[in-house]
Amino acid sequence: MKRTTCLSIASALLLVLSTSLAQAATTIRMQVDGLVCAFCGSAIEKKLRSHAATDDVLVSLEHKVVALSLKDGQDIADDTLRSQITDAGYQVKKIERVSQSLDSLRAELKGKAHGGR
Ligand SMILES: [Cu+2]
Repeated sequence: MKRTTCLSIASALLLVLSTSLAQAATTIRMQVDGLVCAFCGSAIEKKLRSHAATDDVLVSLEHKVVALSLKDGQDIADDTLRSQITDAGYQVKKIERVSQSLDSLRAELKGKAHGGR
């Protein structure tokens, strides 16, 4: 099989898989500046995990990404997240809500780890 064909089939499969998995899941993906070490990361993670609406948290220092998945039907206001992260001493560059699951985002970031392969 040609490499391009193989890749497009793989990505089509991935798309189907991720859309079916992510049906009810909402992930809040944030771009955060100022996270320089594992302590920064775990401080943020701890804060975000303290919300009742938080299902899981992902922090990637390398990609400056902080993401959290919400429990079904629950939410955390952008302003709340923004002020929590700002108060902790970091800068929120972007907040977006995506239907991608946290696991899928984690895999995506991992794939990008060294400029992709
Ligand atoms: Cu630090």
